Amino acid sequence: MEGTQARHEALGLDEGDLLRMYRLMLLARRVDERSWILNRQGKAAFVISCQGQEAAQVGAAMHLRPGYDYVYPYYRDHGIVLTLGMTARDEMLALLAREEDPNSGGRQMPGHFSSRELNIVTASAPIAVQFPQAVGSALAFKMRGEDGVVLACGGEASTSEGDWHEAMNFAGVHGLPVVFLIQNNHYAISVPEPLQVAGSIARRAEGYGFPGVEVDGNDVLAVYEAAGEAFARARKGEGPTLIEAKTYRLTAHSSDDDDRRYREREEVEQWRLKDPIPRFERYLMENGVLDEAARDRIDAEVREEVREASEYAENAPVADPDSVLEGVYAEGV
Ligand SMILES: Cc1ncc(C[n+]2csc(CCOP(=O)(O)OP(=O)(O)O)c2C)c(N)n1
Ligand SMILES: [Mg+2]
Repeated sequence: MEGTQARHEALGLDEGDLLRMYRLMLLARRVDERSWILNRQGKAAFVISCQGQEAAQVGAAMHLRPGYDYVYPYYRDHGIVLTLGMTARDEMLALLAREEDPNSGGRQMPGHFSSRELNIVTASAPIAVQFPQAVGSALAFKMRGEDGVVLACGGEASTSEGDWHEAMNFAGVHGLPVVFLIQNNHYAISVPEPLQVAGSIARRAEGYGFPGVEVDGNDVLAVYEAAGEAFARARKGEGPTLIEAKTYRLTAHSSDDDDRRYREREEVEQWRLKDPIPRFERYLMENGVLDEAARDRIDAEVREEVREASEYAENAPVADPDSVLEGVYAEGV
């Protein structure tokens, strides 16, 4: 234990909260691992991973009120949508493009999350287009006098796009209840951060008139703390915050990428030592929240949940080809 009060106690988190966070991070990881296996078996066409970024995602999403706040995730945000209430089964149905996929009925690529119920706004494939939309939702909350907040996510390379700067400026001008969570994993596919990002991302917020903070994105409690302050500010009408969570992508960019061509294995191994899941596990053990038996039980439960989900999705029907144009254009208007 560090000091007299453990870090989580100072943040108002009890053991139940901590175990929920741990379980969600583990669930995101196991769903992801299973997805790669299904891809290598030729069953899943495409995988885009969250591995390494689970702390940044779960730590931030713990503050959201599902179905009230609005969320504009990016394609790696499995940890965010699972925290909001999507299930391993939903993830697997989307991965295998089944009719029952709640995101899009199998029409979108995996990682293009969407849920009316959970206020997860459907994503388009071009990088950063979610940001101007996100500030629009934040403006709606403000105009209605509601205390909803919007979470808008992206990778570090998304901050090179005009859309991001326009959204940041608009959020600053109107003092909107939006939190920009940039997950800086140091690569944009094969392009390393020094060739993509000039200066500091977090400090760019100053130019738009609101706070920007840099946080260790592999430390779930640090992200929880930073996001808690950001969401509290937004709810009180004090405007936007930018959070730059420094993290690392442990897998290749996607199942169509071979990262051995542009980064050294030693670098990946160094970051594996900072893997957010074992790191949080160590914290929980040191603080008497988790022991080996509990860890093994949670892991077994999560593995079973993922196994059941993937079996269910494999056996679920694909969409009827005749329905391919449904949901593309508005009907009956
Ligand atoms: C406007 C646009 N340009 C390029 C792409 C191709 N693309 C898809 S993901 C990606 C990398 C984005 O990197 P980053 O924002 O750092 O997120 P990460 O994948 O590292 O999490 C690129 C270039 C795209 N989808 N849209
Ligand atoms: Mg990146």
